[in-house]
Amino acid sequence: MAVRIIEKKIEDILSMMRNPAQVRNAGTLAHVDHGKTTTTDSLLMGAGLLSPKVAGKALAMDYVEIEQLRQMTVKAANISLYFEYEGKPYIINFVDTPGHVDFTGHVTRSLRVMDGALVVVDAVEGVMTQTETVVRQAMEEMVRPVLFINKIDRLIKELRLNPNEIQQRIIEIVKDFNNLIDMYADPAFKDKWKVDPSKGQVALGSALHKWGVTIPQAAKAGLKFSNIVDAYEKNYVDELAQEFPLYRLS
Ligand SMILES: Nc1nc2c(ncn2[C@@H]2O[C@H](COP(=O)(O)OP(=O)(O)OP(=O)(O)O)[C@@H](O)[C@H]2O)c(=O)[nH]1
Ligand SMILES: [Mg+2]
Repeated sequence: MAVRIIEKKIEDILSMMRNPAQVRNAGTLAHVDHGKTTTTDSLLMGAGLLSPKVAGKALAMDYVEIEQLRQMTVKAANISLYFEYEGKPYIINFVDTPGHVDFTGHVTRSLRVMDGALVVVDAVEGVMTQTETVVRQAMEEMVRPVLFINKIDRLIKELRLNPNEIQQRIIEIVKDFNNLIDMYADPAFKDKWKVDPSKGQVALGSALHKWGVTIPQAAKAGLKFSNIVDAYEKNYVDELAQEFPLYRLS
């Protein structure tokens, strides 16, 4: 999704909000702690609402005191963001949902208004029980998901995987995710809704370090897994975040 940010007058935004053709509702879904709120920080930064200095750590959508204290989302929070896509302006009403199993009611209610969902999966933990639950809920509410494989930095810094192993890990997660679609999607949508990395329906990155790419985007820019490993080993992750900001996937 290519996006460009422009400052807009409040009147323009309000008039767009009244035109359903210019409004989309979307949100995050994931197992607890896989990085939904951290990812949302990047979107807020992209929309000019959060400073790059604090994005990734502010967890701005966790605005209730208990959420900041516990470092956990307990209620779904919404924000309206202005984005341009293929030259057309849109308002995206974005919901950051909680991942903890105690709060699945919030997820169901949020899904009822979503046109599409961003499922976040921790690259180390992979597809977990709540990932399965949220994908099942999304399928029940007929919400089409795309996949963001987050915390790639952990594969490099904690698991010390080499570029080949990173690629294998990503293939495995995509396969597990598509198995869920296979299991829970309406038969009419099964094949259409499975994510295909070569079509830009899977992104990978690190919300904490504010970078993300899709496979076509990486191929176009000549970015390889070995470059990503290098960025961490040789300490130029900030450059990765500048060149491939998480809010500008394409
Ligand atoms: N290493 C690493 N840590 C990350 C990344 N993204 C998020 N985290 C950390 O993971 C923890 C959980 O992040 P959150 O964004 O609060 O996760 P969440 O999915 O919103 O959690 P809940 O809403 O409680 O389900 C925090 O400590 C983040 O700093 C990442 O890309 N890399
Ligand atoms: Mg959260």
